[in-house]
Amino acid sequence: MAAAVLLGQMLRQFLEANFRRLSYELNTTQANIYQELTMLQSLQNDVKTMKQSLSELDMIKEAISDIKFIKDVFADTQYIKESQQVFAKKQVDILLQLIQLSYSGALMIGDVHDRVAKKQHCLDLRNLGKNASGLYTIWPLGSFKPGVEVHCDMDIDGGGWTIIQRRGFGSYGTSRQINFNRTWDEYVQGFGNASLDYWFGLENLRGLTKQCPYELLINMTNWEGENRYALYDKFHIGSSLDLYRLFVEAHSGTAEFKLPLTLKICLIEDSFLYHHKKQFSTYDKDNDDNWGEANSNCAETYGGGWWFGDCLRSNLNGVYFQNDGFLRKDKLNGIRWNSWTGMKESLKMTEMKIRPKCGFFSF
Ligand SMILES: [Ca+2]
Repeated sequence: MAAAVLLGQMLRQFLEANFRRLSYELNTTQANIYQELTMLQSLQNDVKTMKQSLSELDMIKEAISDIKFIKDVFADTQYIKESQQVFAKKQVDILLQLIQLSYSGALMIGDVHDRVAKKQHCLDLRNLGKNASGLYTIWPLGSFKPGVEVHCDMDIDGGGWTIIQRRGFGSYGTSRQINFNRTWDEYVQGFGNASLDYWFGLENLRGLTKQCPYELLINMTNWEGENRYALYDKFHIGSSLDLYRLFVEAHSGTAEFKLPLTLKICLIEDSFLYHHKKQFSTYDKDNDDNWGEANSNCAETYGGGWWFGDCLRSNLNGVYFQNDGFLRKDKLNGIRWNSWTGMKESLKMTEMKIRPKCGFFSF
């Protein structure tokens, strides 16, 4: 009995001990479970937070994308603005150009109007009723100047002659004397004083004679007061590219030799026809036919500017010599017309004058 009681007690103690241990373990396990649950909840919260963060990240990505888009749009806008500015500037430039063109056009129209109103040569003026020889202003085509002052001969053969060269009217031996030893550029543009002596200018000559057929009349006076003339029914000069080449034909007049070859035929020697098809030369531009080993500059040797060949039979732009007795008859570089006064006698006065044969107003 006692053993049974003892056994019972022992069993009871054992069970109580195990129960306590199990209870403790159970409590511990519960605590652990609770802790794990807490951690799980925390993790769930973290995941939730992360999900939210991820969602926010997507939003940020979208926002960045939007910002990039806006930036691009802004850049495009800037480009458009700049393009608009460039376009506007071009519009202003074009407008300015149009204004300038209009202004130039107005000037051209004004220029043409002036030329129509003021006429190109003395025949235009003669046809308008100007019948007194003297000074006039004309507007040759392509002139270097807005208007060119010339002497018009309104007397000979009905008038209308534009004088392109004049010698012997100046005050020689004074400061008003016109020097004809001039440069190429001066002969191209013209020089002198229209009320005294002058050269009309090669470019003015070209501007007139390229428009219609012209005739040329040369009047000459020697120191004995005798007058002669040479007339050419065809006269014009070439362009600057052709160095203002002379074209002169169909001569008549009183300043030439008539050399009898037979009883019926005479050879007429004219001093200017020799220069037909010669180019113009000056002391600073040698275009003459004297070249090769013995090359000399005829203009430098004989003075003035002229259509020298090899070298000359006339030179109305030679050096002017005053009435000094015999000496003026011994000048190779004087104002020469070989077929009348020979090789050495310088003339007293000369006039070269031209008139169009087209018979209508210029322009
Ligand atoms: Ca030469």
